[in-house]
Amino acid sequence: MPGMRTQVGIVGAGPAGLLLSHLLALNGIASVVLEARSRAYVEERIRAGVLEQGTIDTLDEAGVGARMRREGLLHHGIELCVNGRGHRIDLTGLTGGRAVMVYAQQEVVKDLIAARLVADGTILFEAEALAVEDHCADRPRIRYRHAGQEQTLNCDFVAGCDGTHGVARSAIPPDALTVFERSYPYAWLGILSPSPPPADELIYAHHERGFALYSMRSPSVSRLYVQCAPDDDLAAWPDERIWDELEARLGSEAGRPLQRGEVQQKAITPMRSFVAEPMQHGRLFLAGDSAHIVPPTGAKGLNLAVADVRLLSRALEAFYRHNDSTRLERYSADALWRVWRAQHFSWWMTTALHRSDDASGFDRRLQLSQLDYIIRSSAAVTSLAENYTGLPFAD
Ligand code: RFL
Ligand code: PHB
Repeated sequence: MPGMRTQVGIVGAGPAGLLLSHLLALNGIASVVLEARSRAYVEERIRAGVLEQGTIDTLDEAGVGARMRREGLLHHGIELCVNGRGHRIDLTGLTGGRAVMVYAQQEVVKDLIAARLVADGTILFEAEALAVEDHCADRPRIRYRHAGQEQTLNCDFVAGCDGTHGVARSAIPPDALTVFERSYPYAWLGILSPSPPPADELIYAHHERGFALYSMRSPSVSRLYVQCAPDDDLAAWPDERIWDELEARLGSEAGRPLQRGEVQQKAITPMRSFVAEPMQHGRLFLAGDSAHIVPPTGAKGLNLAVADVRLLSRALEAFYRHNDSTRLERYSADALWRVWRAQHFSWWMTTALHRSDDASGFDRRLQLSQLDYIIRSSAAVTSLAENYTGLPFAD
């Protein structure tokens, strides 16, 4: 089967695959993106909402930040609310000027798709990759199904940007891959509501009844999450119960009325920590959720995907421009220190803020002591702010 040919074959049109394709194009490197779903599906998929400073800078530098700058909400702080007592964390003041942008992941995806299509880039939607083959030889290929037919994409390199359930990772022999993982005894029930925000900044709440998070998508659309059990049924969460729990957990001593609005997009998200090492094998490179998953409490998943492809695009640029493969060889090691920093931070935020039924009285006291330390210590709160806004890139 002759098939199509390109320099970098990219599996997945999530933030990782699309940004990689865009960054490569800026350096004159050709790629084809294969995406199993339709364009409408990936543009409407509700996920992350917080971009850290390095992600904002990367999108700006790549020329795809204009709408984010117009429509996104730049935040300089977050609130930590412990059993009704709120404490503002001055992210910008504590990090020498860093901030985060509240801008929905699907808007980033729309902006990247638009940029690729304007530049005549190739994204094949409804093209499901079936297998990555021969990536240990010089000429890897991706077998995929498009318009009812099996086809082949021949390339120099394959980027597996196909998320946690993709096929790319499974092309790596199990004895060449080490998997580290952990599950959590809780999940998030998330809703979107066209109701006015109770505050201008995000509120992360630890409460005896469980965790809750107030976030937003715009000044008139709230994104709210409450901790629930991983096996909870949505039927057990009528809208009134969600609002009651949000009010109880997010309410402050000073009083913080929540305006109840229509409940949209009700969904339960399980939580998991997962890393597959190394993130490369032969000419196959994994980036984003295909290599690692973090629980959402630290808001790191999308940001790690961006950091990975930033490294990978620079490594591919060094290869094509200077015939230098040292950065490609180092890709996994270069990516993993940030991955593990984000893993630790996400695990820490998750365990510090959620309620666990298994916790002993001693565990509960330790948990409250950690939160108290954040509130009382400038060293502790500075560390939180540094991790939340994201450590600067080394390049
Ligand atoms: P994606 O976005 O999952 O994209 C992978 C793409 O690959 C496609 N695909 C295939 N295509 C072709 N052939 C195959 N065989 C394929 N198999 C899969 C899929 O259809 C999909 O389009 O992975 P990527 O690009 O690595 O991006 C990762 C992020 O999506 C993810 O980490 C974040 O959404 C996580 N996350 C958050 N991250 C943050 O940085 N900040 C946040 O505030 C934040 N909040 C969240 C989150 C994730 C959440 N959920 C629903 C898991 C909040 C939630 C509720
Ligand atoms: C979101 O707005 O969806 C969001 C914000 C912060 C998080 C996770 C998700 O930690």
